Amino acid sequence: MSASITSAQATAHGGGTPPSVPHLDVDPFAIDFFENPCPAQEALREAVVYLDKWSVYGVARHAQVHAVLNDPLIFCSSRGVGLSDFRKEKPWRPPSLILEADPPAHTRTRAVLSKVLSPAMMKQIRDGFLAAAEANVDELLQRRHIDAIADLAEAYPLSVFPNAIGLRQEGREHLLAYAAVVFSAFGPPNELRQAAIERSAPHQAYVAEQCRRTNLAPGGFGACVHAFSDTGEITLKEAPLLVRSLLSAGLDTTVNGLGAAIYCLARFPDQMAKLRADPSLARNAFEEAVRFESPVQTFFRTTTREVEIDGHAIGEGEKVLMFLGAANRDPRRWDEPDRNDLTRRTSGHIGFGAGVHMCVGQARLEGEVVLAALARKAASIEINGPVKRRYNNTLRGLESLPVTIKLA
Ligand code: 4IA
Repeated sequence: MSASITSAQATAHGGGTPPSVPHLDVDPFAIDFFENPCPAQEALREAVVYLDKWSVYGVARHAQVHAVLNDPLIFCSSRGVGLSDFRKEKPWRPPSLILEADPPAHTRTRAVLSKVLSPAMMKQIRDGFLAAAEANVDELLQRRHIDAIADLAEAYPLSVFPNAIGLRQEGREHLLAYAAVVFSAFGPPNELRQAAIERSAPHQAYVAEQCRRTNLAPGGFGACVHAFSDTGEITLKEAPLLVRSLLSAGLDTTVNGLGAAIYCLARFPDQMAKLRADPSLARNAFEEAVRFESPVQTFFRTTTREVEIDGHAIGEGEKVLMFLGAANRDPRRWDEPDRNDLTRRTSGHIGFGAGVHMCVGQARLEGEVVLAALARKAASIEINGPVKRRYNNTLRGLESLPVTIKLA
């Protein structure tokens, strides 16, 4: 352990190894950061930093974030992927069996969810998802003046995802409210997190109840998870918690991914023109929107031992904040990173994470079918009113995006 440190620094982060890195006075969970993250993200990419406000390390270059994500035993998830260290604080809800687990425990639950969301399952639901996207877009083209968030980015996933899980109709309004709590709860104990958790009881009760086998329609993803408890791959107790992962991670992410994609098309008419000229770009347009906006902005890991990142020593038990959004715009990795270009090679973006925890669902089906429907049916999408941002400690997206959408 290095000794060249002031005692003030030693207490600030719990008395472990002193931060040998620059200290940065930035709060990535503050409203002004959410409003305009790019300048602060540029500063964050200059070096591995220590953020005094929350006593955490920050990594923001693509290569660094990628390295942390690919070393899951040293940068672990089982102590929580939010600021809270599960070894020191009681988690606000029982830990996720997949997100908040490390290999080898993670390997088993991950294998089950991969099978539940396999390409074969996706193929089965594809036609229904496609038809629903076309119907949603057709209806919006009739109305012309719409809110692209409520009427498309939210309405479309809500029209297909809960059915695909096998949820009953009643109570679905809890789903987005629950997810908003989950994603703000990864953040520090600021007003956003505390308020979200304070109001979470009814949403948690709804989710817990719907995760039970008897409440999930046969043939859906939920029932499919439970079926793996019959094979012995998971226990009876684990099955509902794995269904909870689908409900936590599967809706608000696609809402914000779609919101990002539509916001890009509305701001960059040249990209909308390219998409219309070649609707087969729909899938890459969605990927580029996920890179460009990074709906999931940040995640933490916890160090399980002393480790170096880029020559900087980090002690055991430290929280490391990964800036996925900053990495996805790192000029060391991307040409013209601040340009939305739906023909660029998007592979290697880490908007879905990387390594063993990389997103198992990926929203690509929902993203692709909505963008393909817009490509074929819409002539233009124009912003016609005030754009309002939605604030969440982890999710980046809009509250409202009023647009005029014209028929091709
Ligand atoms: C879970 C990272 C995000 C998409 C996510 C959120 C919750 C869970 C998994 C992933 O509850 O397992």
